[in-house]
Amino acid sequence: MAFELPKLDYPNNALEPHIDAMTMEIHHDRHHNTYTTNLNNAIKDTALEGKSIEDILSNLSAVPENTRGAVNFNGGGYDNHCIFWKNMKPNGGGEPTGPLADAIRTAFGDFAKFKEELSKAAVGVQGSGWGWLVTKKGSGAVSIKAMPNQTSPRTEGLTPLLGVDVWEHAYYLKYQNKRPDYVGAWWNTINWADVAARFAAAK
Ligand code: MN3
Repeated sequence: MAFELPKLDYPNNALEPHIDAMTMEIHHDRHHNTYTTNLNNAIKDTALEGKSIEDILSNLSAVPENTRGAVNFNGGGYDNHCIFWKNMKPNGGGEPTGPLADAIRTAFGDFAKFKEELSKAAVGVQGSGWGWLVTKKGSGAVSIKAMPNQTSPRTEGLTPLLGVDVWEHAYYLKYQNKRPDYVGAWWNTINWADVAARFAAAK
């Protein structure tokens, strides 16, 4: 069973004014679709076919060398964007509650400090990449991780909880070179229930 481009849970314009409809359309229908197609092409007729994306990315060293680069890039691109769309919702934002909020307080002191640190990590990515809130399975602890290009935190044994895509395709139509403005606006889209569910599942 090949990987499929997931449908968005909301219309393309649902995250406006923070993320514009045209950016969502191009980002989901073209960019995410291309990662999906290229991932399927890379694993076709190999032992990876039929495995979960978590399994593939968590065991990247087991992927044959001739396809490892393509699987890292397109598999990460497929998985990262699946998480990214779910991490957002219309009228999102605010702050988390419950065990996730507690873990954030333990790691960063308070929510404002966490927001500052994740924003700094994301804005500071050189070229293309992602800023992530991650956990190590079973630890109950969270931390921040910046990753280059489409490389998944899973390749380092970490579980991605909340990600912000800082590739230019994620923001350039509306924000041009102003990545900090895009990251600032992205906070207003976060679906904390989704992030908390990922954290609970990894505990
Ligand atoms: Mn992207």
